[in-house]
Amino acid sequence: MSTYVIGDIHGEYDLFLQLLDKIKLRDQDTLYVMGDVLDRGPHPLKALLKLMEMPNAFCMLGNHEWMALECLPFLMEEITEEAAERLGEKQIKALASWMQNGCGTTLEEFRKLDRETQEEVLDYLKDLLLYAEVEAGGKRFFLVHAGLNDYAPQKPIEAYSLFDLIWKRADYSRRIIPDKTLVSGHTPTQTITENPRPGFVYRGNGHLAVDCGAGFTGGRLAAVCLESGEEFYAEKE
Ligand SMILES: [Mn+2]
Repeated sequence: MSTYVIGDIHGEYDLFLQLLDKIKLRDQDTLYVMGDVLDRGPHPLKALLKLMEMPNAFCMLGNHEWMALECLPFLMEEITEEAAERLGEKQIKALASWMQNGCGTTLEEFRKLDRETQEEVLDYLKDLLLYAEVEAGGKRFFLVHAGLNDYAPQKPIEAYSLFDLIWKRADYSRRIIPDKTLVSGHTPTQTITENPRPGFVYRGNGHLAVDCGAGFTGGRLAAVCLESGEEFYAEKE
């Protein structure tokens, strides 16, 4: 029984399949996806639909899924006169922000789905995990898309803001949780100054950062086995 974490897929469906092939995921294994399955790369919905049919895969909420959840419901409405009037400033801002963050491929694939599948996708997105606490190989891990910089031992998880959990970059220069490794995506390891191996998994100061920039030029998709620490990579040829 093994536990794997996998970094931000960002529409790179082919890399995702390649990586699944490499880790040889078995039914009794568990896979945690660190969020940001959507946007940027060519096939975000294909990747999401694949995850939806994997009973042993659990996905964190990333800021890109959050943006999709803010926009898809009103984009699905028929543009009647009333709907257009209801399209308020808040929604226009949300859409502008999502567009800046590469929603094009997500929208393109989403609108080709039948209504029932669209609803299933929305339900799945609404149920994504904000965080996960995992024990593997005698070690304890806390998984969250972005970070938990304001961690305090007595603070209940509900007291952290959504911004903290899915937007604010983790502080990789220090240990955040004394007795757990903080597993994060969101910040490409190419940009972590402490990382001696930019573009590969970063471990240090109690962190395990697994977003290796799939969807960006020169990036790759990474997975780590939490029990053994073994790293797996998929990249474009
Ligand atoms: Mn992110």
